[in-house]
Amino acid sequence: RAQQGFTVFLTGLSGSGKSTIANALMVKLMEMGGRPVTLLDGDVVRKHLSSELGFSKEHRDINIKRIGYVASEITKNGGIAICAPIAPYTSTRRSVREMIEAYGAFCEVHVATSLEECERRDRKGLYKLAREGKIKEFTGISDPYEEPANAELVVDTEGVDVDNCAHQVLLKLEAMGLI
Ligand code: GGZ
Repeated sequence: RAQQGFTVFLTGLSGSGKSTIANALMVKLMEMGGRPVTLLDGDVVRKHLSSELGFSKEHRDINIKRIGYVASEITKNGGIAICAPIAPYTSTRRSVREMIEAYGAFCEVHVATSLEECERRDRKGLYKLAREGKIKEFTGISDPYEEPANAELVVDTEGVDVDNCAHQVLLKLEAMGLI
């Protein structure tokens, strides 16, 4: 019997490490072979699917629902989708979960790097700009991030390397009977 499709949905603050973990996870899943793996990264999706959208609650919700729809199609066809948007709202994450669980499994991973740590790293200088008011509605600074309460997995990136985080996700997928 063909294995069921699934979606790994990484949520967390800007600079929390979602993209890096998503890429490492994609490599590991591809190495296992057999099944197509599609990465739907936040900034790539915004460039190709959501270029007209900003960061209001309404626009973020549209963005996340587009990602969810694409992931649900991949899941329906037995593939693996890895999504890595901020997805700050609980209700939107719940709709995506429902959309995907109609066709396969959903593994929500909270990349729980603290705001303090993300801001300390400030890899792209966005937190500084947000503090100066030069970026409005910035998640964690001037816009909300609702912490997930029912994620399948919580990973803390502080003092843990990317490969280890990706490995924790693999172990969870194994425990869920998905790989
Ligand atoms: C949050 C913003 C904002 C605001 C630009 N708030 O670290 P990055 O730069 O590369 O990733 C962030 C990305 C967030 O897009 P998402 O599609 O993941 O967000 S959501 O799920 O809420 O729709 C950040 C950059 O865009 N960025 N302005 N105001 N992040």
